[in-house]
Amino acid sequence: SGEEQVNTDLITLTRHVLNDQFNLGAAASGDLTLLLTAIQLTSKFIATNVRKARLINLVGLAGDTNVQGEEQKKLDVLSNDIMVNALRASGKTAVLVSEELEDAVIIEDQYKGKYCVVFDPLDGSSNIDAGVNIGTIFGVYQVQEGSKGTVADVLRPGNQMVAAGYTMYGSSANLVLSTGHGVNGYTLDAALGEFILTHPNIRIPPRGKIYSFNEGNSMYFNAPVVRYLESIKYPASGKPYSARYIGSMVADVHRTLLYGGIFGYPEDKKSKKGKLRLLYEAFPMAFLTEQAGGVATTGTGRILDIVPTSIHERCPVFLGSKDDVQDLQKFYQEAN
Ligand code: AHM
Ligand code: MG
Repeated sequence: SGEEQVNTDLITLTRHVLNDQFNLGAAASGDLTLLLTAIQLTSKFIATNVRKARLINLVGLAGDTNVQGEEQKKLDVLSNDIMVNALRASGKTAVLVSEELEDAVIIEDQYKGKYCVVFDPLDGSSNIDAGVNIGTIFGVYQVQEGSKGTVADVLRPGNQMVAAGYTMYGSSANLVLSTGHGVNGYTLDAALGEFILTHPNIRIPPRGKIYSFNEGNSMYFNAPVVRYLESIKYPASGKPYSARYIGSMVADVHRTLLYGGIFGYPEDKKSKKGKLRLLYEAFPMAFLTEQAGGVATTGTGRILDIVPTSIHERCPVFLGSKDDVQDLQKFYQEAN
């Protein structure tokens, strides 16, 4: 009829999460919803700053001055401050771990809540100046019974997380979230300032056609990875896989969740534990991958079962379609 169809019954992230808790009969205090509201706010705020940076070229080194001669913060430092401030103010957190901060933040008693949030406020920073997609990654634990909130509450395997997700800042802001009952994707409606459910129940295809590795590191790769990559580039039958590598974990994992295939950042001869951080990169992405029906491994073991010993430790990561990741695991089994 030429008239614009208006959806008058939008499902916002908050509505969706509340509804989930209701349907699951969860002992819903609503606390997790409030925490997620704070996280949504930080994503909107960071998205705005990323956009601004792209527009007026705010981008620069920390301590640089902008055209007005004002001191400006690098986007990742700014994003960190946004998250720490909002999460503290939410009153729902006890411990925060950020890639940007050497030590864990223990929240003061007056603001203390029962959740611990581990996060990389702005991942993929090498991509910022080129306008390529970047993102925020986060994972949520509940403080352990009887604990007042210490580092011990986050030095726990990823399988104990109660929620995990990321927000990707691209042509739109996409927040992908799991509270342990599948994975859902929400897109920021800039006019409403709300994340709207646009990708309900994301499931990774059991097999994909894409591999996503930094093959520039090939000369350092170990035999299982070299042999696996050979096998998909020179298959005995069928077509070889396509290569896609953005170098922003959030963007590479986002594509993997939607299209399938395998994303990998292996350990190698130079970096014995790989590059990616266990707590706030590997765990949340492994959590989402498994919740979407995929597999996430170090090559030799389930990522979510690793017990962290320090907050910034690294771990090898392979994740994606079940069949693809299992193929890779076979090369590790043969090597042992
Ligand atoms: P960062 O936390 O310094 O931004 O590094 C993490 C990023 C990930 O987003 C990405 O998967 C990886 O580093 C890319 O590394 P490389 O440039 O070595 O391929
Ligand atoms: Mg990072």
